[in-house]
Amino acid sequence: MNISKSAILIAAAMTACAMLCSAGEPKEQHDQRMEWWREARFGMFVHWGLYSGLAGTWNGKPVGKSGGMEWIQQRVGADTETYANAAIPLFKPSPDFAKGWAKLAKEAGCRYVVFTTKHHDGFCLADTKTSDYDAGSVLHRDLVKEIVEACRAEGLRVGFYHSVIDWHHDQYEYAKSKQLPHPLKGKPYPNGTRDHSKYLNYLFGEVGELVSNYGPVDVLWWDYSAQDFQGDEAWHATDLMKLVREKQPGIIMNNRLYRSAEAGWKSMGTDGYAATLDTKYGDFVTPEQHIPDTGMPGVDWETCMTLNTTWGFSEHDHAWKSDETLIRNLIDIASKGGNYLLNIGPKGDGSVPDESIKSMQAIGAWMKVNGEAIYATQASPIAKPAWGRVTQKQLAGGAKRLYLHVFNWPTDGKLTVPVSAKTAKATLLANGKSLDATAAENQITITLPAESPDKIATVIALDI
Ligand code: JFZ
Repeated sequence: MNISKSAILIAAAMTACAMLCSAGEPKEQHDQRMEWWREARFGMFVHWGLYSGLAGTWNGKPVGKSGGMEWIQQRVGADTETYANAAIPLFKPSPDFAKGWAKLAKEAGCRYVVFTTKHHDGFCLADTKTSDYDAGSVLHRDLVKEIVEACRAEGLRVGFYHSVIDWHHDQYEYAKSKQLPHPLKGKPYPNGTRDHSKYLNYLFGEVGELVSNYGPVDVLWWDYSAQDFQGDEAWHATDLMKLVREKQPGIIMNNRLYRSAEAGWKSMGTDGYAATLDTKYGDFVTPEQHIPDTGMPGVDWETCMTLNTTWGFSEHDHAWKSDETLIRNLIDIASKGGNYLLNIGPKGDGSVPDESIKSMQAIGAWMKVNGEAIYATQASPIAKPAWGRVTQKQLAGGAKRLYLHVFNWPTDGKLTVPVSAKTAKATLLANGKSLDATAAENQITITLPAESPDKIATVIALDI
């Protein structure tokens, strides 16, 4: 065979590979998969497991007043037996706890719920054949099933948080990472040697059940990797994601099976930086406890955040965010094109702390009036104005609707919007009352009522 002919054959083989065996997915297919998620804008995160009953207390003493109490086993350095003996008697889910969560999410205006099927402590909320450290063995219940059914009944999308870090499994080789947490870190393996591939068999088995036994799963929210232990080495990530995708072709996954520059990570911090994200690493990035300063055009992102400072329930954490902060965060995130995944940490019986119920309901009340300015909107076309934030929607016929979320009501009654348009029609979203709007060069001026109707955020719809 001459050289040019073999070159053509290689090129043809490469093209075939690009179509058949590359992880690269056609853009239209990806967009279609992401559509509901991009429109949803607001989800409820739930951290709940054995740690919830301990409530941040160990041997009668508070472990801390702030920070993640779902890490309590690691914080006190307990092995699984000691931890489980203390925690299991305090983990007593009421019969209808899941219905309460789903109703709350719905009332808050959330479109999806992501909950911990297994956190770092390794306790599975499912009734799984792969482990005895699960709700099936301990409570004779399948809590994953109960939660999925309750969410579906409220018309909510459902996502599984799943920790690949596992403090319980006796083959999990925690010495392979200096950066990932483990209660026994620095100590020798209690069982002598470990074989990480046996842990991976378990992980694949458990995840395989999760994506097979509960009908459609909308999100898989992996957690998490370190620069020194990640991806294929740590979790056989390519194969793990493939297993999930085979069973759930429409599922959306985050990029936390990786912690590398190619996968969109800058450091051990949680701020993504990539201009684009290859879907083989995941579909979205997960800024944690912070909102990116500007959006991330070209990358789907979701800020996850606590209502106080812990993910798992703590009776010692009273640093609750105000309704104003929460509602403005949701608006700020939508104005930058992201999603807000806001966490509740139910107690050991599955009940939600009163403060969290009140916060979620306050967001819901605002969303009931102003949801149109959040759901299915796009990032603001203009930089953050001093008076608040902007979201936008494309209307039929080429018109555009801007939603002006006013945080700081102008004292002179004039709101200026730095956009140029030939015509401008302004209304108060809450009651449809029209406001006087004058379009000048590069600027629209809207005359406002003297008092702001909503001190947290009043929305004005501006059609241009
Ligand atoms: C992780 C968990 O450890 C935590 O308990 C909670 O579930 C949260 C949503 O996710 O938290 C992390 C993960 C990674 C980093 C920081 C917190 N990190 O690498 O900076």
